[in-house]
Amino acid sequence: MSTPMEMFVKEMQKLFQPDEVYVMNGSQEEVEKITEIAQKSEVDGRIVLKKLNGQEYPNSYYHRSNPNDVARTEHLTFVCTPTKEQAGPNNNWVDPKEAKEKMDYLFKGAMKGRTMYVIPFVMGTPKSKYAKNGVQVTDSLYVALSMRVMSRVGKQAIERIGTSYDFFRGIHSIGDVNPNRRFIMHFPQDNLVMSFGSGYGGNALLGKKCYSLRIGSYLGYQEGWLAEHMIIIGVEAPDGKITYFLGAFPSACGKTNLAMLDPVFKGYRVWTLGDDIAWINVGEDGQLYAINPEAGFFGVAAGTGFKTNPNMMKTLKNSKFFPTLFTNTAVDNSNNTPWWEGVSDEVPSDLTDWQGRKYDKNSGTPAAHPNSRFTVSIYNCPTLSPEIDNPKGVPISGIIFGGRRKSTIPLVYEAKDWNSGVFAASIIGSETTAAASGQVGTVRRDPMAMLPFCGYNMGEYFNHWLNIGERAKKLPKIFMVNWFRKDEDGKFMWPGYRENSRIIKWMIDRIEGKTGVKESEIGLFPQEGAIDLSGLDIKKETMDKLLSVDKEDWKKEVLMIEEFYAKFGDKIPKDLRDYLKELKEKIGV
Ligand code: SAT
Ligand code: MN
Repeated sequence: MSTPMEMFVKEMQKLFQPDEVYVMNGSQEEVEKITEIAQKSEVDGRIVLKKLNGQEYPNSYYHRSNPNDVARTEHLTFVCTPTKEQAGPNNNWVDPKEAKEKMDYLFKGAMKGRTMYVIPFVMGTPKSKYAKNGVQVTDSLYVALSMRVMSRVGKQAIERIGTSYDFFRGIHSIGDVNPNRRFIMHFPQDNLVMSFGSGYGGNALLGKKCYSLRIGSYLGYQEGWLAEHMIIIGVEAPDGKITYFLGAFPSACGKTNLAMLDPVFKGYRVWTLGDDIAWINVGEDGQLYAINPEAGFFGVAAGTGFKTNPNMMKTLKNSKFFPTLFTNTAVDNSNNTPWWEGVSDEVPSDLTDWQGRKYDKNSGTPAAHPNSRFTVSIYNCPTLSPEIDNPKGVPISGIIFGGRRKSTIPLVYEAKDWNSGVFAASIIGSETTAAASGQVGTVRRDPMAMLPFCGYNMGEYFNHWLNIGERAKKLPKIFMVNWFRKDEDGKFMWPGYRENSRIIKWMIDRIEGKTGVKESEIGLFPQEGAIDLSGLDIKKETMDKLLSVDKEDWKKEVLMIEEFYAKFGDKIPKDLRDYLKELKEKIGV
């Protein structure tokens, strides 16, 4: 008798017709074998992996993708629920039957001449009751290796799945990397994702955004928990007390930097638990507990350096658990190291750019793609929290929501309570970044930083957030931040990076009830002088501006919010519509 997993593999073999099938066991020998093969294999006209300088970057490999395949493609991503309304205006929708027919057509025979890798994986630490199992098939060595870093792959997953039918199915083929034949189709009701034509992280590592967020958010809605686009950190104070926070920011807005922040204050330190995704459950004591379903970082290389994120640099230079992959960075030919804008002030003289061309410093274009990425095990991180494999997760005291905004949104404010926090998070706008294909820098609504990742109608998702608030007995405080405010000359008003620890310290004071607040139209502001600015050269007028509500700006903002809410009609919970009405009155619209 075959197990359900074996039956799935057989079915896939019949569909894809690969020359060989290989089931991953997760061993170190296996990683070595696959990286060997990848260094000899060409896919889409490129060698899959090239070994990098092991002295500078141990156990690291370089991967260059097709220039048409460097970011998530939201316009080719679909949520195929039985009705369009279930997917909501926040998702592209196709009828599930039609979607499956289309994908079957593309998949048929697509692995002829290739090996099909079967990746049994666990999202979350395998001992946790919150962890979940999946099986992905793929014909991409790069995807197989990336999944090995980003999740717990192999035996432990096979054992957990056992004879159960209850596992996520991820069906992936890189196909011919043709954007006209590229689709990422989600079937929440079937616990299934089909993806064709892309090898890029968020499109192809199906355990990540596809399962842990889009399908995960739907499962959470059904089962009473939350799957969120959030970092998880523990902030240790000089007295040894650790306060756990979640932080939601859109892609490429500094989540990874915040996840391994090096605070400016003596005696404070940040413990890293996750840089992208959190699964949040109401614990037996009524508090919210979070686990990180992932086991690695798939972070933006461009802009990462010893100045901006020393702990990430140390993680990359400490590849004990490997492989570490660098994708679409440039390569410094003088010493065979990956190079990207921000890793050093000087631009090396002999660079090959992310497209494999000799780099001309005067070209006015960057050598590394703005969405160049690294894939590295979380277990290499020097600030890794000892709680990382705690099956219960960590108890959350604060949730930070942010976006990237030149104007309007203050540096920080606090929501009065859970429901007004859900409202504040539901109205977030953010400028688009290079993490998704399309125009960069236009403001769009991105509630909870989940717009591209919520696998069902976002109106119902807001309601689910409100319900979680009703079920939990002890709720975290909710804070809104914007590190990206600019002045009239286009300069950042707040220094960001390490200095953000000043804001987090204030949040801890608030959680502990050590400092009061000032009421405003949008929420609660820090009291005068409550943010510790010692040693920082910032003018009082700048801080005043950063911590105020500009009514003229907010009048425009409120209209954008209204327009967004209107798309969802009465799916937006009445509570939130009431908050919006109240906000409009306060702003004077
Ligand atoms: O979607 S990815 O996981 O590839 C990166 C991101 O956009 O957050
Ligand atoms: Mn992300």
